[in-house]
Amino acid sequence: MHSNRARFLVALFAALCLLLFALACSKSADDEEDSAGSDSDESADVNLTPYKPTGQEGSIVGTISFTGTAPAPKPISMDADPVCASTNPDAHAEDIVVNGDKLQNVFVYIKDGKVGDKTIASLKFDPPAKPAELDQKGCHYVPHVMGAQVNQNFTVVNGDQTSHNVNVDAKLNDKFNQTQPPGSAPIMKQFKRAETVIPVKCNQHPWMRAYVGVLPHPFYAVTDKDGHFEIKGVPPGTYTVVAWHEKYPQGLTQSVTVGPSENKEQNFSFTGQQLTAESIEGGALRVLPALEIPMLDMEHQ
Ligand SMILES: [Cu+2]
Repeated sequence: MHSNRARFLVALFAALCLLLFALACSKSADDEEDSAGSDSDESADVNLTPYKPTGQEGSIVGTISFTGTAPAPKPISMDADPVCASTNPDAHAEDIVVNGDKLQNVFVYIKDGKVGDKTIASLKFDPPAKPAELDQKGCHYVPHVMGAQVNQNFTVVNGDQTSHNVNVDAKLNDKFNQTQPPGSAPIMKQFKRAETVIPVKCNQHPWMRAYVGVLPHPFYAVTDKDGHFEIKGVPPGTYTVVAWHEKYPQGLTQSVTVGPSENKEQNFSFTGQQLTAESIEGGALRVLPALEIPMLDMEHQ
């Protein structure tokens, strides 16, 4: 009986190992596919068709609501840096900012789609001449969430009388990690690849967080304090639109069709449950605890 059980557990363990191995293989194959896709996108850049506005562009507008009980904003103590504490004595975390039932700091963007017979990925949109600017004021980032276009200048400004350390933790773009003393020139960079969404940290002040969504086109917006967003200049077409929030990085997805000169309304709703879930890093993490059970049993045989 005992050895039968042991044999069963060995077989179960072997089967689970195979499953884990297969999952790992499929994951790395996905990764390779993704990076190969990005490489070919980059090398094919010259083959993109420049988009010429037709005068019939529309917009995607909407409001993002939050259903459920919003957590109270967490106070931040900046006592570790007296300059921060004196300039921002009533600081609060911005990880979930709800006003009424409207959610601020949601990054809404066109992920993919078609404009006539072309995919939006096959069209080229020149980056704006104006830089996308991230400021540091009162030892927090302003704005907390922002967008930038591929190859647009991205500047980081220090408006504080203390040193910050700008740590841009990109995965597909070059990372950078740079000290910025008070009064120093803005840091100026460009992101060469689309990447949603890049976290920004400050090594001096661990409470500081910002997020930058980088896209190959200008069709993105961030919700304001009323949960409102507006994506302008959208070519008529059918798109996958994603609403990303830092507490729910999978995002909410909707298909949206914009007709000629149409201002299309598309609303989203996050639930309190989604935004306050602890483990949100992806499905693989949820599989692992189940795999550990037979392994522990094996040790007890
Ligand atoms: Cu800082």
